[in-house]
Amino acid sequence: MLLFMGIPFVSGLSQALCQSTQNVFHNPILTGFNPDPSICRVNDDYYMVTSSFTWYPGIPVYHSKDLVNWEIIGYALDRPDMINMNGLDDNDGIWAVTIRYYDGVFYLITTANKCGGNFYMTARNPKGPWSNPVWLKDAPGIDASLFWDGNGKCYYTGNTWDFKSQWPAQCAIWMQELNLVEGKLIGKRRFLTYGHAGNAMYTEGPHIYKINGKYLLLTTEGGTGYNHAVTVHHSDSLWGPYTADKVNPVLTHRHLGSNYSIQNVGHADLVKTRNGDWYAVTLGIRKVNGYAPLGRETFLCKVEFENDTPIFNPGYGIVLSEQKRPGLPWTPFKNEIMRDDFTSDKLGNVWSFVRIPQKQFYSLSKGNLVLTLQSEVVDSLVSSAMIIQKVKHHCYTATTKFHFVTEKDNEQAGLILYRTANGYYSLMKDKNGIVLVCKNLGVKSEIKRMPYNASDVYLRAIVKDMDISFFFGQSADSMIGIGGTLSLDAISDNEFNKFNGPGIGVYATSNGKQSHNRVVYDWFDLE
Ligand code: 6LW
Repeated sequence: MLLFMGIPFVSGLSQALCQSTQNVFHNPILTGFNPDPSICRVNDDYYMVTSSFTWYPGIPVYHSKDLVNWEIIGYALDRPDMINMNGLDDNDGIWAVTIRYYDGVFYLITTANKCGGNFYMTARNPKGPWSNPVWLKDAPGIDASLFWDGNGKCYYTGNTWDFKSQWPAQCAIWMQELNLVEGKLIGKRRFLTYGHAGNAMYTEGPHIYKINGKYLLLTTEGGTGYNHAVTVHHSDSLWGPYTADKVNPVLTHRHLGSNYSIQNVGHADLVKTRNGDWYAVTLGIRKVNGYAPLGRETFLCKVEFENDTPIFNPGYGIVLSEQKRPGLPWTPFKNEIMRDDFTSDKLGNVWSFVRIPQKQFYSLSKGNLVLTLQSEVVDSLVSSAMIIQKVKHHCYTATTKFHFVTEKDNEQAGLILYRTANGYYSLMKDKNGIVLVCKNLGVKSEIKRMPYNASDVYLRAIVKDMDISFFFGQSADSMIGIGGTLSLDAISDNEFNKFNGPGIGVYATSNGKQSHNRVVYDWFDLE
C-alpha cells in the first residue's frame, strides 16, 4: 500500500473523497414537476411551496431541516370547494405561490390563472388545514408576494402585464398595502419597476426583503424559457424609488449556450438560515438530448451579500449541479415507497388528480385501488378517472398489476404517463387486447395493438433518459414488449407542455359512454 508521511495514502484519499462526497448535495433539491419555488424559515424549520396548475390536491407544502432533504407535509388546496378548475388548460390553474410566516401565522398567496385570479390563505400549521381562499378581485397580474415592514402592515407585490407599452412583454411590478383583517387592498398602488433591462420582458416573481434596514426587490425577467433571469433592485424606502443593481442579472444561465445541462434558471426566493447564511431556491430545467422531460424543477444555491448585492454562488454565478451542503443538521427523510400496495385506507400524498374529481370514482378496499370507469377521457379538460404521481427522475420503471374484464369496445383501463391533454402515453387493456397510444403535440395515434384476453394483467413502462418502452403480460417475468423504443418528446416541454410536469399512474375510461364497470389495481410500483 502506498504510504505518504507514514499514512496509507489511498485510505487518506478515499477518506478525503468520502468526506467530500458526504459534504455535498446534488441539484435539483426538488426533482420533477416543482416550478416557481418559494421558501420561508420558522426557527429551524424550512417550508417550501411550488406551482401545481391543474393538479389536485393543489399547492404542495414541503418541509426541510437542512434545505436539501424535503418531505411533503400536505397540500393547501385540499377541499373541492376551494377552487373550480374544470375546463382549464393544463398550463393554467395555480401559478407561482409565495409562502411567508408572520406573527404566528403562515400565509400563502398565489394566482388561480383563468380560474379566479389572485388569492391568499392562512394557517397556524403549514400542514393545514388552510383557510378558504381570500380572493383579491382588484389585484391584476400574477406572481403575488407578501412583505411585512415591521410596523404590522402587510404589502402585496405582484406583476401586471402592461403590454400596451414601449416594448414587447413589458410588465410592471406594483405594490399596495393589504389589509389582512378585511382581506382587501387599500391605499395607493404604485409601480416599483419594469425590470432592470431597458426592454425587460415578463418582469415577474417579485419578492421584497428588508436587509440591514434597506429594501431589496428581487424579480425575474426574460420569461420562463431560455432567457430567464433573476434581477435585484434597491431602495432606502419601501415605496422606492428602486434602483437596478449594476450586477444584474444576479443569476441566469442564458449566457451558457443552448447545450448547457441546466437552463431556464429564474423565479427565485431568498432565505436566511439561523446562523446567518443566505440561500436561494430557483426553478430550472435539466436538458436531456436537448429536451426537458421532467419540466421545471427546484434548485438551491448559496448567496453571499457584498454590500447590498446578493452574489449567487460566488465565483460561479450559476446554479451548480453539486455543491457544499448548508451548515445545517443533515436530516434525510424516509425514502418514498416504491410499491403502493393500496393497503391503507386513503391514497398516499404522492398521488394526485388532474382537476378536481366531480364524483368519488375510486375506493381503496381489501388492499386494492378500485376505479369505476368514467366517461371522461384525459383529452378533455375536466377531471377523468386518472390518478398519477410526479415523475422525479430521468430513469425509472413503472409497473402495475390489475384485474379488468370488459365485453364493450368503449371500455379501457391501464397505465398512463401524462403531461397534458395534448401530450401523453397510455397503455390500456380493452375488450380485444392491449393498445399503446401516444398523443404528441395534440396529435393522437395508436402505436400498436396486441391480442390479450386474460382478466389479470401486468403493464410496465421503462424510461431511460429520452427512451421509453412498454411491456405487458400475465406475470412480472413473462412480459413482452409492445411498440418498441419510443421517444419521451411527447411529454417533454414544448408549445403544448409549457408549465407543469409529467405524472405517471393509473387511468380508466368508458370513452364518452356511461359505465358501471370497474378495474381493480393490486399495486403500483415506481422504481
Ligand atoms: C409563473 C410565472 C412564470 O407564475 O410562469 O414564466 C408562471 N414565468 O413566474 C407559471 O409558472
